[in-house]
Amino acid sequence: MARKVHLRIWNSAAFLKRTWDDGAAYCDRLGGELLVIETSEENEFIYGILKNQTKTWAWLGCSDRSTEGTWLCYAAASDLPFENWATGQPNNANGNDHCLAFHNTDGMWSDSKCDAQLVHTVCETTSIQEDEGVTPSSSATPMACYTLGSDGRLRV
Ligand SMILES: [Ca+2]
Ligand SMILES: [Ca+2]
Repeated sequence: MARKVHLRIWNSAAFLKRTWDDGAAYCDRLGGELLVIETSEENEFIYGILKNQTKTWAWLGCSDRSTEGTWLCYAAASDLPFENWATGQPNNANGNDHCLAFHNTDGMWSDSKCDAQLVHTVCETTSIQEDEGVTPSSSATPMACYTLGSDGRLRV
């Protein structure tokens, strides 16, 4: 099924880093959810945007908090549709890495502590809503809009 995505990235100052739960709440306020990447083409597209941001990590919308090693996505707990783990990841470090982080440096993924404070949160919304009460106000503007077709190809 085709999926329409309006991509918004929380690109914070150091004092506004977010935990995974903070990121999920932020996306919810925008009327969306943390981004879930479904194909390698979508991963490359997101990487193309994030690599120009701060060289750090960004939250995506999957976790294995409920059952270790079983990665579920969105609030609806959908199966992980695609994975792009970095070498040696996911490693569930200290038994405590349960949330999905995207490496802006190389487009690969790690499992990370859910209470880690990340600079970026990536949200997808299906519609544009006002970003009331959320700073920075520039985050109200989607950084990209695309449709991911059932064939996994992007139409930007
Ligand atoms: Ca884990
Ligand atoms: Ca890890």
